[in-house]
Amino acid sequence: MEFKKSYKLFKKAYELIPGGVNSPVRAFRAVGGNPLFIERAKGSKIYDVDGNSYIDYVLSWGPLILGHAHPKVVNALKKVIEKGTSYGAPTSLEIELAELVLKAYPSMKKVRMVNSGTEATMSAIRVARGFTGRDKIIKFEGSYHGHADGLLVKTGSGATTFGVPDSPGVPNSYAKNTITLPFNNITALKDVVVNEWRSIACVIVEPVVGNIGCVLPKLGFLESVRKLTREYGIVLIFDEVMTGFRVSFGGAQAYYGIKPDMTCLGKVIGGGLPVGAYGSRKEIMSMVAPEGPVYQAGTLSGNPLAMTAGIETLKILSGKGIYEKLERRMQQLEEGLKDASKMAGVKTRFYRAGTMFCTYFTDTDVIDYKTAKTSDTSKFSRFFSNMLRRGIYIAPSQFEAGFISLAHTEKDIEKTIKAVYESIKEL
Ligand code: KE4
Repeated sequence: MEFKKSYKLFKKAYELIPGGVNSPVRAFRAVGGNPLFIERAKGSKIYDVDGNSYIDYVLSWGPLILGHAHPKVVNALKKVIEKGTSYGAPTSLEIELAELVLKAYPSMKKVRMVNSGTEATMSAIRVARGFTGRDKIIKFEGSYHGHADGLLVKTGSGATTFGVPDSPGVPNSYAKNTITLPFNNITALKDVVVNEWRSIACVIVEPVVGNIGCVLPKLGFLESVRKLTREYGIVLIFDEVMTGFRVSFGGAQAYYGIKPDMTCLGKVIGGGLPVGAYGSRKEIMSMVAPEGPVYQAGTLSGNPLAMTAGIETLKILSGKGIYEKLERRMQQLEEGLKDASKMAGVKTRFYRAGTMFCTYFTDTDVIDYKTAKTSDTSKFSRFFSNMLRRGIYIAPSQFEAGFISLAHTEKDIEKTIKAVYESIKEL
């Protein structure tokens, strides 16, 4: 495989853009080598500028659950773009996407569209603070909720990958309002809540933690978080930016049967265009400007292109048998991945929720940030390169989740499983 053109572009990009990328985790820093520059994508495949093709398990970090360039999404965008790209004024498309989202997430009665998951979580926390009049927030170690200042404390995703879980530039005055606790540890949460509930506005949680790989909630953990927060008037925010429409059509809240106070969404609801959203019951959302006093705004929020891509994506996802098909494909991949590791004689742990998953190179059960960090990241790096050479594109970091799409075929999965066996054997 040749990477000459990617390398040439990367050198140029490096002169103009920090690290040559517009988001750190894309830089391949965790796995070595240089990032691929992508030319185009279709279905389950991406094609780099050197003409190499890959089966894609990153899917732009989750959004492309239909696969790349789905004809219905592309055609709808072609039509809507003829009418302009953004008006800075309301459109019926925003009503349509809001209706689709609220129907799938009945815990929300009103929803505000923004442009990213970061904006969604940052705004939801501001509303929770405005609603409760309290300042502190609780998050869990390794969870990544976007890069708002107060959330870059013991955070996951790229920050864990690059070992800066507490980013410089975040004033202590912000960080001191963020309490970080171990995921899946209800005792730790209870101790803090019982003693400090009067100053705690919200608990924000990734119900399945997708930013240290894929870490599942222990049986009863989410129920206990829900019970505790309700008891002490603390707003429970489910950050479903990644799990939304991914763990199930109704997200983790439907899958685990938990009703959060607020929900943040992103990724899938934009169908690959920039969309984030946050919502709640009317009592809380009435706090949001211009209805209420908590300010939040955005020039391109709800723009017609992003709404169109989101609407088309959710309409297809709400079709009959869609999640059954995704589940079948995911089961085929799960069985194959587990068999491949066993046959290759390498100890791994595999976890998944719906169609997000992760293989850790460890013999320890992964239940939180600490145990996720037992994974052998140098083994993962070699695995990553072995897979890339075999035309399989997985996340360039152990501390990210993998995803499949409706476009992944049985043949794709068979090719992937063969590549996994060979790649692990070669470690
Ligand atoms: P964005 O601001 O990147 O749209 O969303 C932030 C965010 C919020 N909440 C959760 C649970 C998330 O996973 C994310 C973003 N996920 C990362 C991947 N782990 C985005 C990839 C990147 O940072 O480039």
